[in-house]
Amino acid sequence: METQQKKRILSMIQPTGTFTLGNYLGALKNFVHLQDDYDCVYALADLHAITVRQEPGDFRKNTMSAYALLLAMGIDLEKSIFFIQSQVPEHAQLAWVLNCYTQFGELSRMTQFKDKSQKHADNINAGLFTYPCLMAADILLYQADYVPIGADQKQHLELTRNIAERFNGLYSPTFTVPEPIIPKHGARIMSLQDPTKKMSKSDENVNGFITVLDDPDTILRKFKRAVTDSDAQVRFDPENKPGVSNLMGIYSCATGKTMEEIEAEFQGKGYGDFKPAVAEAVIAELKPIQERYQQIIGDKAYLEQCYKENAPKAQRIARKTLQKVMKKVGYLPL
Ligand code: ATP
Ligand code: LTN
Repeated sequence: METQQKKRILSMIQPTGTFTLGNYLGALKNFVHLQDDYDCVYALADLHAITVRQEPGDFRKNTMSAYALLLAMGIDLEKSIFFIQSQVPEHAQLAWVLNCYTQFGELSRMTQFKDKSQKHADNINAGLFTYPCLMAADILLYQADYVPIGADQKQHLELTRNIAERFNGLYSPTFTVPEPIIPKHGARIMSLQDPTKKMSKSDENVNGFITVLDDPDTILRKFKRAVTDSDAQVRFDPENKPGVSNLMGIYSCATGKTMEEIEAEFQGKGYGDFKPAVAEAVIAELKPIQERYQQIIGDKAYLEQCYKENAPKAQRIARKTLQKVMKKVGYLPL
């Protein structure tokens, strides 16, 4: 039988602290599902992480822990490549080139830059500003067809597409122009304390977010305290009932049920039944991940072996693209 080449997926996540339920439902859960049908390349975006100051000891620990956590979630090294960005220097090299094909005005429109410069007003560094060029390099190096991301990254992906098309137009077809994969529910999980803000691990109010390593009691407590409204009806209406709709989105992701099925299930029941049900569904979903994580995180030698083996696999693909780019731009070959 003729084998058709699988389409390529690329995605990354910053190893800054423990991942939230938002990261998991918006992006990471998809990483795992896509492995059967696509040629997947995943990485920890540790070069991106220093756009915000990191304490070296914590940073090292968080990177190791994030690597273990993604394996625990089901990234399978028999099927996919999973590496650490700083261990493949081509990312920084292509990012420099792409910096010179991206306009100041384009970067100025990025809402993540505006948000993060407000949040970290004492450290609005150049890296934070040019970060989307590094993200474009991450994607374009691997000639990715699709990029699974949460809704907040859509603007960066559009910029990546523009950069790719511009470069292809100036020279000749060099980069695959990628498309996003954004889940229907889960693309934008909101804070449990303020459903108008996205759930974020850097929220000062720890009740606003669930981390994938939270224990069952903590998860139950946080859901019970989640902000809802006073009409006590489980009905999907993001505009008028943002808190309940957010919880319904989470419940739908964890159980696979549709909004109609959820409304029917809780018809005539109040939030007193609904909130613990959401918590239980999340606890059940996270339990096997937490158990596997505890097994893997203790085995540093195994983790080290995994990332050391995966960096050269990624580099082989990245190098090819970078060499093409250098040649087209007019650099003399070594
Ligand atoms: P921070 O909140 O500290 O800025 P982050 O949680 O957004 O960081 P990232 O590494 O920037 O972490 O995001 C990793 C992936 O998770 C991205 O694909 C992003 O779109 C997705 N994601 C982040 N937060 C959410 C959320 N609340 N809902 C859905 N997806 C999310
Ligand atoms: N910018 C993303 C993380 C990220 C990424 C990527 C996602 C870095 N490089 C490449 C997809 C593809 C973030 O902050 N969420």
